Amino acid sequence: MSLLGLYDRSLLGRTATPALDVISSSGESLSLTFGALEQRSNRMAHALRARGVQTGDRLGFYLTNRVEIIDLWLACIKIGIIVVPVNVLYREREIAHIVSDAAPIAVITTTAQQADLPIAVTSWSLEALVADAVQQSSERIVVPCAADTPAALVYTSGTTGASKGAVLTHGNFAANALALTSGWEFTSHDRYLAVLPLFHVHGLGNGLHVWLLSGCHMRLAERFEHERAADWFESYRPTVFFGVPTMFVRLLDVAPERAAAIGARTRLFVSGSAPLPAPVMEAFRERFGHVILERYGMTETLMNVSNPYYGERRAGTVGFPMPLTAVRIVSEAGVDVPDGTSGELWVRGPNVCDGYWRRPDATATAFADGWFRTGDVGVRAADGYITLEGRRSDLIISGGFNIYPREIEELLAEQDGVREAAVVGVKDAVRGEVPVAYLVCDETVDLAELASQVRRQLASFKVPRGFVRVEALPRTALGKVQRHLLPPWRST
Ligand code: MLC
Ligand code: AMP
Repeated sequence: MSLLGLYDRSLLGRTATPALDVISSSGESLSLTFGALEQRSNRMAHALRARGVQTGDRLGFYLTNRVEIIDLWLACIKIGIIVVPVNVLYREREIAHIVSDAAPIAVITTTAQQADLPIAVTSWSLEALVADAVQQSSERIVVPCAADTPAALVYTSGTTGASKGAVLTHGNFAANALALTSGWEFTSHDRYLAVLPLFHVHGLGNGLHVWLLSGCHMRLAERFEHERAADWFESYRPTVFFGVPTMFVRLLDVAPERAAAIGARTRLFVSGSAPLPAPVMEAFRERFGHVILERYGMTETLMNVSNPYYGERRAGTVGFPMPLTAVRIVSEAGVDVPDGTSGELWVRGPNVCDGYWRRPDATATAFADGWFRTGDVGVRAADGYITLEGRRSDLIISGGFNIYPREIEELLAEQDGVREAAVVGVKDAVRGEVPVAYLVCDETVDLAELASQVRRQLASFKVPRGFVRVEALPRTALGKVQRHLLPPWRST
């Protein structure tokens, strides 16, 4: 098994075919064929080798979407380097944890962003690396990789607050790519508008891979910009779009006539990474004439469950297990529950990661008899449709980005005058949920200053939208915070 073998259908098989347009936020654009991508990634692989990167080394990417991520990803797959994508919204504290855990040989970022990295991190300027690459040979170099060779460490938080690297192998990405390409009927005639960040598995594992496997055309945007999205749909005329629910909420602002015309040219809209509210799905159907296909995945497992391409896409559900994935719904005791009864979803299949990087303890806890315990709670209807009902952990998902309350609580508790902190997710019409902090603190604490302090140290989406003073945190007899008893918060 070789992931490159799947890509080669496009990279070597369709060299003259237009493959990719890239548009940056500043409006620059670039068009490339699959043959050009093959050559650019060969040059990049030689450039990485010349810098001493060896097969099995880790290499960090701290980059917004741009063509060089694709060159780098392909180069790493070709020579067996393990990619460590880092969310570009992360700040020093969050990056330092990932870097100390994954121990990458270097983190690649733009010259301008090098200052955002912790001083102790070895960073390589992307511009300098690209300048090296253009001097290199375009001849292919390949180190054979097996299905169990790690391709990427993608960091995702556990309930402990500290994020762990899910070891995703060549086989995991290949299985996911094959399941989605066939399940959602991707062909070389498709046009995929890519707006999801390539540092998370939704953009990386799904988008990039269905494109390379099907050999369709992709337009890569630096990021989703809701003011420009309708223009992109009109100028590019995609047949397929993948997004998080927040993007679909934003698209509801497109004027009805424009939306209907966009919908008429598109064959598939897929939503995932967070729950898609049924009213959003209905409003989208009215405006764009499409029933969004909702599916469910995780960093550790890539995609698990999907509504069908043909047949009913049922609002509020995530559909059926992907063809290569087995799903069990089990009780606290690990026993299968009958249809109609809630339980934790356990999954198994070639899409499921090998475990967490250098964390045998966390890996052992996450798996039971070969099944990955997702921590998501759901129920299966008699006709097989699975509905997710919640999570066993306190995870907050905002705009499709994950937030672990514990990480913010720990930072708040470190601040002068703060005695205790609890962070909860509050419903938000656009982002799904937003974090709000409850504090037991001295009167001298300036909440605005506290907010700026948090903003300097954590990714913007983790900064609580509200800071509420309370006398005490409601706790159980065992000392656990009873989040549901905290006073309601309303944005002003
Ligand atoms: C948002 N920002 C980004 C960004 N997304 N910056 C760089 N790259 C991105 N991709 C920043 C903005 O600069 C701004 O920062 C803030 O976030 C909010 O921006 P906005 O324009 O107001 O955004 P909004 O319209 O609310 O939309 C946000 C969003 C974003 C939907 C574009 O949340 C997003 O890209 N979400 C995707 C998350 C994702 O890919 N998740 C998949 C996880 S994998 P500031 O500083 O001004 O506040 C997974 C498994 C699975 O869960 O099942 O898929
Ligand atoms: P991540 O750790 O970023 O991979 O996030 C994975 C989590 O996102 C899952 O465990 C779910 O809780 C959530 N998730 C993904 N897709 C959906 C969906 N369609 N509906 C509800 N939750 C989802």
